[in-house]
Amino acid sequence: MITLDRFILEEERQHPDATGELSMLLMRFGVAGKRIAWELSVGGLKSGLGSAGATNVQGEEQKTLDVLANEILLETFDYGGLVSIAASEEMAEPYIYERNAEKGRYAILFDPVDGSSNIAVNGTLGTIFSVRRRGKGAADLLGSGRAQVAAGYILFGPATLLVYTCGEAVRLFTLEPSIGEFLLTSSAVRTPKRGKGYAVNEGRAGGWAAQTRAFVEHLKTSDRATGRPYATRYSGSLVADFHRILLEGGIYLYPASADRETGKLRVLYECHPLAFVAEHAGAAATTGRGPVLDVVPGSLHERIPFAIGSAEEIALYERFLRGQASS
Ligand code: AFP
Repeated sequence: MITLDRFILEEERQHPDATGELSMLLMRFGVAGKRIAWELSVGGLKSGLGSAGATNVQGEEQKTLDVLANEILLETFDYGGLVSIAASEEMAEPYIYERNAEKGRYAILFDPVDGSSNIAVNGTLGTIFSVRRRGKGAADLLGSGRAQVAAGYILFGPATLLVYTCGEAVRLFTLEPSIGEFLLTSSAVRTPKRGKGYAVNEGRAGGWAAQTRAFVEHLKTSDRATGRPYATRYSGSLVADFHRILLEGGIYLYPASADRETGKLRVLYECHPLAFVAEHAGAAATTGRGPVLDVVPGSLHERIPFAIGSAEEIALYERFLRGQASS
Protein backbone atom coordinates (compact mmCIF):
# COMPACT_ATOMS: atom_id res chain seq x y z
CA MET A 1 0.00 0.00 0.00
CA ILE A 2 1.73 3.18 -1.14
CA THR A 3 0.09 6.30 0.22
CA LEU A 4 0.41 9.72 -1.42
CA ASP A 5 2.67 11.00 1.37
CA ARG A 6 4.94 7.96 1.25
CA PHE A 7 5.21 8.15 -2.55
CA ILE A 8 6.01 11.86 -2.54
CA LEU A 9 8.60 11.52 0.24
CA GLU A 10 10.30 8.60 -1.51
CA GLU A 11 10.34 10.58 -4.75
CA GLU A 12 11.86 13.53 -2.92
CA ARG A 13 14.78 11.35 -1.84
CA GLN A 14 15.63 10.83 -5.52
CA HIS A 15 16.32 14.57 -5.69
CA PRO A 16 19.03 15.30 -3.10
CA ASP A 17 18.82 19.07 -3.65
CA ALA A 18 15.05 19.19 -3.04
CA THR A 19 13.97 21.40 -0.15
CA GLY A 20 10.85 19.34 0.51
CA GLU A 21 8.60 22.34 -0.07
CA LEU A 22 7.09 21.10 -3.32
CA SER A 23 6.46 17.74 -1.64
CA MET A 24 4.58 19.44 1.18
CA LEU A 25 2.62 21.49 -1.30
CA LEU A 26 1.51 18.44 -3.29
CA MET A 27 0.47 16.65 -0.12
CA ARG A 28 -1.63 19.66 0.79
CA PHE A 29 -3.51 19.36 -2.50
CA GLY A 30 -4.34 15.84 -1.31
CA VAL A 31 -5.73 17.26 1.93
CA ALA A 32 -7.77 19.91 0.08
CA GLY A 33 -9.06 17.20 -2.27
CA LYS A 34 -10.34 15.14 0.64
CA ARG A 35 -12.08 18.15 2.17
CA ILE A 36 -13.70 19.14 -1.13
CA ALA A 37 -14.74 15.52 -1.80
CA TRP A 38 -16.47 15.47 1.57
CA GLU A 39 -18.28 18.75 0.94
CA LEU A 40 -19.41 17.55 -2.49
CA SER A 41 -20.65 14.25 -1.09
CA VAL A 42 -22.82 15.92 1.53
CA GLY A 43 -23.71 18.96 -0.60
CA GLY A 44 -27.05 17.52 -1.65
CA LEU A 45 -28.04 17.04 1.98
CA LYS A 46 -27.41 20.64 2.87
CA SER A 47 -29.60 23.53 1.96
CA GLY A 48 -28.15 26.00 -0.48
CA LEU A 49 -26.80 23.46 -2.96
CA GLY A 50 -27.90 25.67 -5.82
CA SER A 51 -26.89 29.15 -6.78
CA ALA A 52 -25.15 31.36 -4.26
CA GLY A 53 -26.71 34.27 -6.05
CA ALA A 54 -23.37 35.80 -6.96
CA THR A 55 -21.61 35.60 -10.32
CA ASN A 56 -17.92 34.92 -10.89
CA VAL A 57 -15.56 37.16 -12.80
CA GLN A 58 -16.65 35.64 -16.11
CA GLY A 59 -20.26 36.51 -15.37
CA GLU A 60 -21.15 32.88 -14.67
CA GLU A 61 -23.44 31.96 -11.82
CA GLN A 62 -21.55 30.67 -8.78
CA LYS A 63 -22.83 27.72 -6.83
CA THR A 64 -22.27 27.51 -3.14
CA LEU A 65 -19.91 24.58 -3.60
CA ASP A 66 -17.71 26.62 -5.96
CA VAL A 67 -17.38 29.22 -3.25
CA LEU A 68 -16.73 26.62 -0.59
CA ALA A 69 -14.10 24.75 -2.60
CA ASN A 70 -12.36 28.04 -3.38
CA GLU A 71 -12.24 28.86 0.33
CA ILE A 72 -10.94 25.38 1.20
CA LEU A 73 -8.10 25.71 -1.30
CA LEU A 74 -7.15 29.20 -0.12
CA GLU A 75 -7.21 28.11 3.50
CA THR A 76 -5.17 24.96 2.80
CA PHE A 77 -2.18 27.01 1.76
CA ASP A 78 -2.58 29.74 4.34
CA TYR A 79 0.02 28.20 6.59
CA GLY A 80 3.30 26.37 6.12
CA GLY A 81 4.95 29.28 4.35
CA LEU A 82 4.85 27.55 0.98
CA VAL A 83 2.66 29.73 -1.20
CA SER A 84 2.82 33.49 -1.57
CA ILE A 85 0.05 34.04 -4.12
CA ALA A 86 -3.01 32.18 -5.38
CA ALA A 87 -5.15 32.86 -8.44
CA SER A 88 -8.48 31.20 -9.02
CA GLU A 89 -11.14 31.10 -11.66
CA GLU A 90 -13.53 32.27 -8.97
CA MET A 91 -11.62 35.41 -7.96
CA ALA A 92 -11.20 38.56 -10.03
CA GLU A 93 -7.82 39.31 -8.47
CA PRO A 94 -5.12 37.03 -7.03
CA TYR A 95 -5.06 36.38 -3.30
CA ILE A 96 -1.85 37.38 -1.55
CA TYR A 97 -0.77 35.35 1.49
CA GLU A 98 0.59 38.27 3.46
CA ARG A 99 2.37 36.18 6.07
CA ASN A 100 4.01 34.00 3.41
CA ALA A 101 4.78 36.92 1.13
CA GLU A 102 8.54 36.77 1.69
CA LYS A 103 9.19 33.05 2.15
CA GLY A 104 6.53 31.34 0.00
CA ARG A 105 8.42 30.13 -3.07
CA TYR A 106 5.37 29.06 -5.02
CA ALA A 107 2.31 30.47 -6.71
CA ILE A 108 -0.77 28.30 -7.16
CA LEU A 109 -3.60 28.61 -9.64
CA PHE A 110 -6.81 26.61 -9.61
CA ASP A 111 -10.30 26.02 -10.86
CA PRO A 112 -11.94 24.89 -7.59
CA VAL A 113 -14.96 23.12 -9.08
CA ASP A 114 -14.76 22.44 -12.79
CA GLY A 115 -17.99 21.30 -14.43
CA SER A 116 -20.14 23.08 -11.88
CA SER A 117 -23.35 22.52 -13.89
CA ASN A 118 -22.94 18.89 -12.76
CA ILE A 119 -23.37 19.86 -9.10
CA ALA A 120 -27.15 19.98 -9.31
CA VAL A 121 -27.38 16.54 -10.95
CA ASN A 122 -24.79 14.70 -8.87
CA GLY A 123 -22.49 14.36 -11.88
CA THR A 124 -18.71 14.06 -11.98
CA LEU A 125 -16.73 17.16 -10.98
CA GLY A 126 -13.11 18.13 -10.70
CA THR A 127 -10.59 20.54 -9.21
CA ILE A 128 -7.75 21.58 -11.52
CA PHE A 129 -4.51 23.02 -10.14
CA SER A 130 -1.23 24.43 -11.32
CA VAL A 131 1.95 25.28 -9.41
CA ARG A 132 4.44 27.90 -10.55
CA ARG A 133 7.49 29.46 -8.98
CA ARG A 134 6.51 32.69 -7.38
CA GLY A 135 7.58 35.83 -9.13
CA LYS A 136 7.36 39.38 -7.94
CA GLY A 137 3.62 39.74 -8.28
CA ALA A 138 0.48 38.91 -10.20
CA ALA A 139 2.07 39.65 -13.57
CA ASP A 140 4.48 36.74 -13.02
CA LEU A 141 1.56 34.33 -13.09
CA LEU A 142 1.23 35.07 -16.77
CA GLY A 143 3.97 32.73 -17.97
CA SER A 144 3.92 30.03 -20.59
CA GLY A 145 2.58 26.62 -19.63
CA ARG A 146 6.10 25.25 -19.76
CA ALA A 147 6.99 27.32 -16.70
CA GLN A 148 4.68 25.22 -14.53
CA VAL A 149 6.45 23.25 -11.81
CA ALA A 150 3.58 20.85 -11.26
CA ALA A 151 -0.03 20.48 -12.34
CA GLY A 152 -2.89 18.09 -11.91
CA TYR A 153 -6.47 17.56 -10.94
CA ILE A 154 -8.71 15.87 -8.44
CA LEU A 155 -11.66 14.00 -9.92
CA PHE A 156 -14.79 13.53 -7.83
CA GLY A 157 -16.59 10.55 -9.35
CA PRO A 158 -17.58 7.19 -7.93
CA ALA A 159 -14.07 7.34 -6.44
CA THR A 160 -11.99 10.44 -5.75
CA LEU A 161 -8.78 10.46 -7.79
CA LEU A 162 -5.70 12.64 -7.63
CA VAL A 163 -3.62 12.94 -10.79
CA TYR A 164 -0.50 15.08 -11.01
CA THR A 165 2.87 15.49 -12.61
CA CYS A 166 5.92 17.43 -11.47
CA GLY A 167 7.30 17.38 -14.99
CA GLU A 168 8.23 13.72 -14.88
CA ALA A 169 5.69 10.91 -15.16
CA VAL A 170 1.97 11.34 -14.49
CA ARG A 171 0.93 9.83 -11.14
CA LEU A 172 -2.55 8.57 -10.36
CA PHE A 173 -3.85 8.02 -6.84
CA THR A 174 -7.24 6.75 -5.64
CA LEU A 175 -8.78 7.79 -2.35
CA GLU A 176 -9.41 4.81 -0.06
CA PRO A 177 -12.23 6.25 2.07
CA SER A 178 -12.00 3.70 4.87
CA ILE A 179 -8.53 4.98 5.82
CA GLY A 180 -8.81 8.46 4.32
CA GLU A 181 -5.66 8.07 2.26
CA PHE A 182 -4.85 8.43 -1.42
CA LEU A 183 -3.23 5.20 -2.58
CA LEU A 184 -0.98 4.85 -5.61
CA THR A 185 -2.82 3.39 -8.61
CA SER A 186 -0.29 4.18 -11.34
CA SER A 187 3.12 5.82 -11.15
CA ALA A 188 3.32 6.44 -14.91
CA VAL A 189 0.04 6.92 -16.74
CA ARG A 190 0.43 6.79 -20.52
CA THR A 191 -2.21 7.84 -23.02
CA PRO A 192 -2.70 5.59 -26.06
CA LYS A 193 -1.46 7.21 -29.28
CA ARG A 194 -4.95 6.92 -30.65
CA GLY A 195 -8.42 6.51 -29.18
CA LYS A 196 -11.96 5.73 -30.14
CA GLY A 197 -13.94 8.55 -28.54
CA TYR A 198 -14.44 12.30 -28.85
CA ALA A 199 -15.88 14.81 -26.41
CA VAL A 200 -17.36 18.10 -27.62
CA ASN A 201 -20.53 20.11 -27.11
CA GLU A 202 -21.95 19.44 -30.56
CA GLY A 203 -24.95 21.62 -29.81
CA ARG A 204 -22.63 24.52 -30.59
CA ALA A 205 -21.55 23.17 -34.01
CA GLY A 206 -23.57 25.82 -35.86
CA GLY A 207 -21.10 28.47 -34.69
CA TRP A 208 -17.88 26.54 -35.46
CA ALA A 209 -15.51 27.16 -38.34
CA ALA A 210 -16.10 24.91 -41.36
CA GLN A 211 -12.79 23.08 -40.67
CA THR A 212 -13.86 22.23 -37.11
CA ARG A 213 -17.19 20.90 -38.37
CA ALA A 214 -15.37 18.87 -41.04
CA PHE A 215 -13.08 17.32 -38.41
CA VAL A 216 -15.97 16.22 -36.17
CA GLU A 217 -17.84 14.96 -39.25
CA HIS A 218 -14.75 12.91 -40.10
CA LEU A 219 -14.75 11.30 -36.65
CA LYS A 220 -18.42 10.40 -37.11
CA THR A 221 -18.05 8.94 -40.58
CA SER A 222 -17.85 5.15 -40.75
CA ASP A 223 -14.60 3.66 -41.97
CA ARG A 224 -13.68 0.31 -40.55
CA ALA A 225 -10.06 0.48 -41.68
CA THR A 226 -9.41 3.57 -39.54
CA GLY A 227 -11.66 2.60 -36.64
CA ARG A 228 -14.45 5.10 -37.31
CA PRO A 229 -16.99 6.20 -36.29
CA TYR A 230 -15.70 7.39 -32.95
CA ALA A 231 -18.02 7.27 -29.93
CA THR A 232 -19.25 10.55 -28.38
CA ARG A 233 -18.61 10.95 -24.67
CA TYR A 234 -19.34 14.41 -23.22
CA SER A 235 -20.13 15.00 -19.59
CA GLY A 236 -20.04 18.79 -19.09
CA SER A 237 -16.96 18.32 -16.90
CA LEU A 238 -13.61 18.76 -18.61
CA VAL A 239 -11.84 16.85 -15.85
CA ALA A 240 -14.12 13.83 -16.30
CA ASP A 241 -13.81 13.89 -20.10
CA PHE A 242 -10.07 14.47 -19.99
CA HIS A 243 -9.54 11.67 -17.49
CA ARG A 244 -11.25 9.18 -19.81
CA ILE A 245 -9.04 10.38 -22.65
CA LEU A 246 -5.90 10.24 -20.52
CA LEU A 247 -6.57 6.55 -19.87
CA GLU A 248 -8.25 5.43 -23.11
CA GLY A 249 -7.18 7.97 -25.74
CA GLY A 250 -9.37 10.10 -27.98
CA ILE A 251 -9.94 13.85 -28.16
CA TYR A 252 -11.74 16.61 -26.23
CA LEU A 253 -12.50 19.89 -28.01
CA TYR A 254 -13.76 23.26 -26.94
CA PRO A 255 -13.21 25.19 -30.15
CA ALA A 256 -13.79 28.81 -31.04
CA SER A 257 -17.27 29.62 -32.27
CA ALA A 258 -19.01 32.64 -33.77
CA ASP A 259 -20.24 33.81 -30.36
CA ARG A 260 -17.09 32.75 -28.46
CA GLU A 261 -14.13 33.64 -30.60
CA THR A 262 -11.62 32.50 -28.00
CA GLY A 263 -13.58 29.44 -26.88
CA LYS A 264 -14.62 29.01 -23.27
CA LEU A 265 -11.75 27.51 -21.32
CA ARG A 266 -9.28 29.54 -19.28
CA VAL A 267 -5.60 29.30 -20.09
CA LEU A 268 -4.24 29.40 -16.56
CA TYR A 269 -6.81 27.39 -14.61
CA GLU A 270 -7.81 24.72 -17.12
CA CYS A 271 -5.77 24.62 -20.32
CA HIS A 272 -2.19 24.95 -19.07
CA PRO A 273 -2.48 22.46 -16.18
CA LEU A 274 -4.24 19.77 -18.20
CA ALA A 275 -1.89 20.30 -21.16
CA PHE A 276 1.06 19.80 -18.77
CA VAL A 277 -0.44 16.51 -17.57
CA ALA A 278 -1.24 15.46 -21.15
CA GLU A 279 2.27 16.09 -22.49
CA HIS A 280 3.83 14.09 -19.66
CA ALA A 281 1.54 11.16 -20.43
CA GLY A 282 2.44 11.16 -24.14
CA ALA A 283 -0.74 13.00 -25.17
CA ALA A 284 -0.97 16.55 -26.54
CA ALA A 285 -2.98 19.77 -26.32
CA THR A 286 -3.40 22.42 -29.00
CA THR A 287 -5.17 25.69 -29.64
CA GLY A 288 -5.57 24.37 -33.18
CA ARG A 289 -2.55 26.40 -34.25
CA GLY A 290 0.07 25.18 -31.84
CA PRO A 291 0.82 23.69 -28.42
CA VAL A 292 -1.25 25.03 -25.53
CA LEU A 293 1.85 25.04 -23.31
CA ASP A 294 3.44 27.69 -25.55
CA VAL A 295 0.58 30.13 -24.96
CA VAL A 296 1.53 33.14 -22.82
CA PRO A 297 -1.71 34.72 -21.64
CA GLY A 298 -2.08 38.48 -21.60
CA SER A 299 -4.39 38.46 -18.59
CA LEU A 300 -5.33 36.19 -15.70
CA HIS A 301 -8.71 35.06 -16.98
CA GLU A 302 -7.86 34.76 -20.67
CA ARG A 303 -9.55 31.98 -22.67
CA ILE A 304 -8.32 30.06 -25.69
CA PRO A 305 -9.73 27.53 -28.15
CA PHE A 306 -8.66 24.17 -26.76
CA ALA A 307 -8.24 20.57 -27.85
CA ILE A 308 -6.56 17.83 -25.83
CA GLY A 309 -6.06 14.17 -26.43
CA SER A 310 -4.11 11.41 -28.12
CA ALA A 311 -1.16 12.50 -30.22
CA GLU A 312 -2.68 11.20 -33.46
CA GLU A 313 -6.07 12.85 -33.07
CA ILE A 314 -4.49 16.17 -32.07
CA ALA A 315 -2.20 16.08 -35.12
CA LEU A 316 -5.18 15.26 -37.36
CA TYR A 317 -7.25 18.08 -35.84
CA GLU A 318 -4.44 20.56 -36.55
CA ARG A 319 -4.25 19.30 -40.15
CA PHE A 320 -7.99 19.86 -40.55
CA LEU A 321 -7.73 23.39 -39.19
CA ARG A 322 -4.87 24.15 -41.56
CA GLY A 323 -7.00 22.88 -44.43
CA GLN A 324 -4.55 20.00 -45.07
CA ALA A 325 -7.13 17.26 -44.44
CA SER A 326 -10.82 16.88 -45.22
CA SER A 327 -13.57 14.39 -44.40
P1 AFP B 1 -18.60 25.11 -15.65
O1 AFP B 1 -17.65 24.77 -14.53
O2 AFP B 1 -18.97 26.56 -15.70
O3 AFP B 1 -19.82 24.20 -15.65
O4 AFP B 1 -17.83 24.87 -17.01
C1 AFP B 1 -17.32 23.63 -17.28
C2 AFP B 1 -16.39 23.70 -18.44
O5 AFP B 1 -15.41 24.68 -18.21
C3 AFP B 1 -15.77 22.35 -18.75
O6 AFP B 1 -15.52 21.57 -17.60
C4 AFP B 1 -16.76 21.70 -19.67
O7 AFP B 1 -16.19 20.76 -20.54
C5 AFP B 1 -17.32 22.87 -20.43
O8 AFP B 1 -17.10 24.04 -19.62
C6 AFP B 1 -18.78 22.73 -20.67
O9 AFP B 1 -19.23 23.85 -21.37
P2 AFP B 1 -20.58 23.74 -22.25
O10 AFP B 1 -21.72 23.64 -21.29
O11 AFP B 1 -20.58 25.01 -23.06
O12 AFP B 1 -20.45 22.51 -23.13
